[in-house]
Amino acid sequence: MQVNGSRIPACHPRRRLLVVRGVSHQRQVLRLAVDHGCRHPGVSAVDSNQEIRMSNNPHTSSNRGGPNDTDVKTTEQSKSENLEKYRSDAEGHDLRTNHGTRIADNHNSLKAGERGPTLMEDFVFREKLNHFDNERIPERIVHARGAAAHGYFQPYAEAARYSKAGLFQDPDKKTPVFVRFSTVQGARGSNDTVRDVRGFATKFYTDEGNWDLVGNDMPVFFIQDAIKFPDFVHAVKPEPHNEIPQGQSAHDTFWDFVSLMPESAHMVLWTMSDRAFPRHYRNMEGFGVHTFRLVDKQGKSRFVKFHWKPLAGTCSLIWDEAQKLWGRDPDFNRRNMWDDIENGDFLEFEFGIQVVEEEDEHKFDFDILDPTKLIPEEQVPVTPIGKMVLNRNPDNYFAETEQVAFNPAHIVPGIDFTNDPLLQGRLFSYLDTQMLRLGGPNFHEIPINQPVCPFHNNQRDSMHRQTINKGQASYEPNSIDGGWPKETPPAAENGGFETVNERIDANKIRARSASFGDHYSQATLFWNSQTEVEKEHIIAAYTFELSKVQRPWIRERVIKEILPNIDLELARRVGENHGIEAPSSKPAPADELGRSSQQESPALSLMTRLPGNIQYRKVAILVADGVDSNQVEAIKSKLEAEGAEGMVIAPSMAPVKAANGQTVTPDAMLNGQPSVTLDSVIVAGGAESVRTLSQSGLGRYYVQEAYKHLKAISAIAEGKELLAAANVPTQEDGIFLGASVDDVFPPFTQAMGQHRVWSRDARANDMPA
Ligand code: HDE
Repeated sequence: MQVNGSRIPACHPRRRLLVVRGVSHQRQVLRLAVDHGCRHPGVSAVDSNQEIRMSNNPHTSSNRGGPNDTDVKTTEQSKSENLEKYRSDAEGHDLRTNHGTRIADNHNSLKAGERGPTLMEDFVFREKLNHFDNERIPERIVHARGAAAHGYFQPYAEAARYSKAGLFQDPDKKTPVFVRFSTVQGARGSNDTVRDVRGFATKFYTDEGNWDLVGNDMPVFFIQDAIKFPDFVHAVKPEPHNEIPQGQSAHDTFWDFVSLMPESAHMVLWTMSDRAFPRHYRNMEGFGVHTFRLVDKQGKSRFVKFHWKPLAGTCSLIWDEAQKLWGRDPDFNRRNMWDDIENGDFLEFEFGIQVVEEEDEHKFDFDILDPTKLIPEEQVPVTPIGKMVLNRNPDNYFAETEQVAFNPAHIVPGIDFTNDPLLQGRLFSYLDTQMLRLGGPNFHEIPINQPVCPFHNNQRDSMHRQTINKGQASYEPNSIDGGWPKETPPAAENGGFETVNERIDANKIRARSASFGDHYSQATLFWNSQTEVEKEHIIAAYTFELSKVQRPWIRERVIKEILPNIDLELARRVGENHGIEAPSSKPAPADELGRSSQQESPALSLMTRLPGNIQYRKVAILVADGVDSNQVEAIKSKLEAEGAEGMVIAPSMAPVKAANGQTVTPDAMLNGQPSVTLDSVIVAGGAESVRTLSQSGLGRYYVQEAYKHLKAISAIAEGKELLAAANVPTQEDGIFLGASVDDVFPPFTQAMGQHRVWSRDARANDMPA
């Protein structure tokens, strides 16, 4: 045995220490692992002779402070424990340079005289500025703006039937996860509530390595082949000559591209729906988009689509509200998630799969490998196989949320890819992008990216390498370092990753399968499945977006060539709003598959999954001096009893003097927490209070805007005078007046459970707010 180049005699104390360490890991099974913890085919137990060799193994977990391979038992806390050794708390520490020297003066640079030039010698100043100057890394080319949370995944008993993956086997086992939600188009500093797709990327830190499910909140995508991704992203991003607009698709290049690429029609329709600005990340569905495979213990593979179903129901903002939030609270989604987690109101999603047996692959009137198609839930129901809870905020945005590196290629045994050409391209792209973004191939050593199981392989060196690999052999097979880490069959039985043995016998060809040819049937299916209100919002969205397109021929192409293929009424209405006549009959289908047999899919409407209750809803309680504080207390406690939160909103942050002499402490003020940031409004009684609010432009605007955004509004006792002063029609649906809190509460909460007062939609724009 050699350590640092010198041969150590068997009796040497250092050697004994190494042997003892080896014995303590007696039954340890070392496996050759790829960076993200999946094992290569082949694993075997260590024979007794190997204990000594193992003790000298440079890659054992004892060197890394992590668990060894046989001890791997992920718990909910595993990732947090793994991160603990990297956490740093300033408390109790002197200010020092990065190299440990104590700093005596952090206010003045070293100068030649009090009024003289700064000296080159000032290493404290230079180090501080130098580090600061290099603080930024390239932001993600897409999905730059994001927010993330830690949590856990717990499978239901059913899960193990479909996949041998460790995280699905034991219903009592909690696998840690880190989930990053994002917008796609905007820069890292853009707005949360823009019209866009939301990324829904989950890193499962399993015993067998990291599995990244890098999905979106919409089940289909704009393009079918990854080779079109740079074109699509260039078209949707801010335009290259002036970098305008930020966070929006309402511009020429986007509509030029999508109107020339009919395969995008289905996904564009989704982005024109209210799904494009979720109320809260907890109210968003998530989708793996591509068809994947799950492989069971017998090695049987099945096709699956992955789904996240929010347990709090689905609901979205509406466009006017979303736009106003850009200015009022650009961090709306991330703030709500952060605050809720801090308050113990965790985000919960059920994990589900749609399963298609291999022999049924061709039984659909679309190709399940085509990522512009979904499998209607009415044809293949979603089977729930687990639940995810997001319950902990990151400690540091940059270290965790910014540096996390997702990659659809990170999978574990029991999960596999399909030949979806978009997925295949992604398997290349994500690793490639991390090289630039995170500065080289060692990004897997960044704490948030490390698997919780040990990983050993012969990859070496490069930028910022953290691991101190011991030993001489960085190759396999070797006979120098005991042959470790090594590959030993049989693979699958011992947790090695094996690709599904799919037979491929084909010509090399650059072509699109004819089975991908129908670009409109599912767009029509989506359109048909929307309620009237949802359809109106989609018409308004196309109208708005195209109004921002400068070139008339692009608008015409959308209205005359794309929309009629989806629905004639949609084309007619959008055309009317642009003074463009849409065709009166549908162009003949250009596809080979013909039209879909299914005409409607209720699961595609947001309305079928409304929350139904008021849990997590935030309600403004409008007050001013002279308010009836008993009402305020009663409202708050009633809301709390149903899991909602009442926020006292006053003209200023000064304590409010109630009519009975008590003091009411405001949570926020009228222009600090405008109605767009909350779900509904209650005007508390008290003559003087209501008079003050009625005389205030902000007070009147508050209820007008809530009315316009279809929110339930209650006014107690004199409260109704504010509605009258603001010209809010009190006979309308969803406006509840009463003498007491008890009078208004039952209908008010029922209306809130429907998220909005939908019947008011047609008249909402009468309100000038
Ligand atoms: Fe991505 N995508 N993508 N994407 N994607 C990235 O990877 C890419 C696609 C998705 O929170 C990038 O690390 C290609 C579909 C999410 O960090 C990049 C193609 C879906 C995130 C990339 C797609 C996604 C990304 C940019 C077409 C839904 C954010 C930074 C073949 C299933 C993950 C990065 C996070 C991020 C490439 C299409 C989801 C450039 C080439 C389809 C949620 O590598």
